[in-house]
Amino acid sequence: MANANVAQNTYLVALQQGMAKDWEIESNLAELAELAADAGLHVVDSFVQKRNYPDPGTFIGKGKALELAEVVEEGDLVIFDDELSPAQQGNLSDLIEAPVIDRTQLILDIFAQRAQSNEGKIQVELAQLNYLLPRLTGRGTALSRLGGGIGTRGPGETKLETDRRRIRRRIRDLKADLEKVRKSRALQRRGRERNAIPIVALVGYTNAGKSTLLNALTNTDVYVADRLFATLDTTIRRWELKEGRWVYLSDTVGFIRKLPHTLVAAFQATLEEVTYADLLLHVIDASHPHSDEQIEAVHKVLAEIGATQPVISVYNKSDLVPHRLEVRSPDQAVSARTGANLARLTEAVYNFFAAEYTIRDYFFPFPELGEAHQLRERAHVLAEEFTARGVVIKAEVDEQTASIMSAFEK
Ligand SMILES: Nc1nc2c(ncn2[C@@H]2O[C@H](COP(=O)(O)OP(=O)(O)OP(=O)(O)O)[C@@H](O)[C@H]2O)c(=O)[nH]1
Ligand SMILES: [Mg+2]
Repeated sequence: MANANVAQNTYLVALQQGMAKDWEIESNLAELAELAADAGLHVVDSFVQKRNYPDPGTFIGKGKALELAEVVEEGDLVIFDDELSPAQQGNLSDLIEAPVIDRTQLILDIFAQRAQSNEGKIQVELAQLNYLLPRLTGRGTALSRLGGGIGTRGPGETKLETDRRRIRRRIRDLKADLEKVRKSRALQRRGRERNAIPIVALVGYTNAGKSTLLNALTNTDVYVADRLFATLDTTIRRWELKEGRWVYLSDTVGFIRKLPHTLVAAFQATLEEVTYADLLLHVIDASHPHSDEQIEAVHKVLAEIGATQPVISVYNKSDLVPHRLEVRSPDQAVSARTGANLARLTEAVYNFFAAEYTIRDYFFPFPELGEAHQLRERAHVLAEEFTARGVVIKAEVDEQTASIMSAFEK
């Protein structure tokens, strides 16, 4: 990998405001530590300050910042769990005399490391530039201080130093590129709509097991890893619910608490796939100690992107917590790894769409056998019988197929 840095010593900082509970802060920090480790950093220690509201100049109190300055050495990195204003970021790095970044920038950086596809790269760069733009104004020092390593990946140093006008132009170009991506996606989508095959989208917190589930259900082999944000792109596969009855199943980028707005905005082309699905499968890591907060975070992002479709909750990794799930989960408890209960999940999805199907009887005279073939492609055939004059087929069809085939109905 390009990132051959020696793991940089890193300190994490969180502000415990108002009603925030201890465990909440702890779980946020644990997740931040995981993100940092995923980015190749070495977390040394973390600091929490209780305050009713953030200091407008330094986010944490100035005294606490000076305390940090005592501990942090040159070349170390400090990461705040909340988004800092450009001024706060500048003041803090001046006070602490080390680069200071926030959760948003760390997540952007991880996305930059992971982005593989052209579309992913465009979206990440767009998010990074939108994040950087306000931070370039007036406060050049805060950025030049960052030096190499984390927080400077992506647009690259030379680009950071160029004026805002060039960045704005780049943003415009990237948006134009993305518009092309969206248009071609819309075209593909229209193709799928013409076939009237329903689309089911996997959504969920990062690392919940969405890609593993896609692989298990559709017998494919997309990338799976025990790391945050293993998937950044949308993959779509055919999933056979029952003989002759297909849906499309799509896998996409996972969500996280405090998902940066710049990312949500930039990843619109990718996330849009979710909003066009007919049904969402919300994959939950049932073994995670904070699965409830993760569920909440997913609901928030779904609301933010305007996804309002019906949802089936899928409690995954049941192999790790078999007993807890029996008690807690009235929904689907499955294991993408062992395959437990996947048949039941498949049936639930089938039943969801079954209401749209009707059973009809058709007759195709021999000269029209081509049409019979088309019906077999589009529908679940229940019975088929050849007669002296042609073929009789009983099939379960969706509305569109019913209307296309109406001429052959008995
Ligand atoms: N024990 C167990 N582990 C699982 C199960 N499903 C997935 N995993 C593991 O959980 C980790 C994350 O799985 P992924 O499928 O990459 O998760 P994802 O939701 O696609 O994650 P992102 O793409 O990062 O959002 C991997 O190490 C998987 O092997 C399961 O049912 N049981
Ligand atoms: Mg994935």
